[in-house]
Amino acid sequence: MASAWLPLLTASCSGGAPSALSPGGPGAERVAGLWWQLFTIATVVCVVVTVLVVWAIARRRDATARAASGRRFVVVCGLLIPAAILTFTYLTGLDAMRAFEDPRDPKALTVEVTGHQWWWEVRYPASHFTTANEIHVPVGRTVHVRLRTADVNHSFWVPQLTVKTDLVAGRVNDLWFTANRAGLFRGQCAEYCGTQHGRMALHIVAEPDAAFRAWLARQSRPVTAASQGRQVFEAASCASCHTVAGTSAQGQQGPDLTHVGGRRFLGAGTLHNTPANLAAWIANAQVYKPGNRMPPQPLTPQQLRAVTAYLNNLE
Ligand code: HEC
Ligand SMILES: [Cu+2]
Repeated sequence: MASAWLPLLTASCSGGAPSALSPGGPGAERVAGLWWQLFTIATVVCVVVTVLVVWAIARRRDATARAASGRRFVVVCGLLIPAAILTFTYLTGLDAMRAFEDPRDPKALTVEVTGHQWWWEVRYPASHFTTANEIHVPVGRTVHVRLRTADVNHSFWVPQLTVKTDLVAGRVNDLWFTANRAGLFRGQCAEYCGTQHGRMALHIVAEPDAAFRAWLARQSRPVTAASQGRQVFEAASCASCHTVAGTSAQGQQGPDLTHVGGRRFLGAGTLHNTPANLAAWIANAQVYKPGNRMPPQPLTPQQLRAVTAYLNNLE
């Protein structure tokens, strides 16, 4: 029995998992600390209660004989001690929330995230470009995320960096975090939002400042080169749903594809972004993410090859 559980336990604790217990920044460190504190208290309480129960069973006696001291025991151990423990955990929980308040950092990087069924639109307002599902941030700098939704409610959750924050229809919610080490941090929509809620992942790429600046510069560049694939993209239905900056494709229903070739995943974490997966996704995304808002595309094999090569090169 124990041996069957062990791989499960160790798998969820390994470094690769997006666990709140392997934090990538000061806010998440505070949450991890709170988790361990609550875990320790709960363990101690559980052990003490178990010992008392076993002890009571072992030396059962006449109930009326010790009624007076029994009452004091109930007041102290059943009321006062639990009240003290609950008050203490409540106050430390409130204190942990302060780690996510507005740090009023004038150098904060602002990123606007809009939830869609079932992907994340990501805008860098200061650099005037839009991308999707992958948010690059510089290590050590405050990131201010402004959260909106284009349709139903979603929730933004990157366990190693942030607490859950909802994207609520008709309002903007704000969230601040800092990554204190480079890495790829997986996030997930944490509010049920329809059939493909489970495949609404995102990734935060925390990188050193120089690498981040290079990425910003690349993303801000529009697409200029002409190619056969570009012609297919602009002439086929793609352009009615997708934008590629610098071309006539200015659709708003799907993710911005200006630099899709440089992203790690397709379909909000559904597939690794390889040329084969890209072609398969374009031909029929419904196979990989049933019910998503991109219909199967009736392209000839040549058109599919051309448009795949085109998008793959948009890095
Ligand atoms: C009716 C609108 C629509 C049309 C037409 C359409 N797409 Fe999409 N596309 C979407 C939506 C919506 C998504 C996001 C799906 C998701 O992840 O849930 C998407 C996702 C994608 C992605 C993955 C992007 C990413 O970063 O995850 C690629 C690549 C793509 N489309 C390429 C194409 C190409 C090429 C065409 C034309 C042959 C096309 N699309 C036609 C709506 C459309
Ligand atoms: Cu969602």
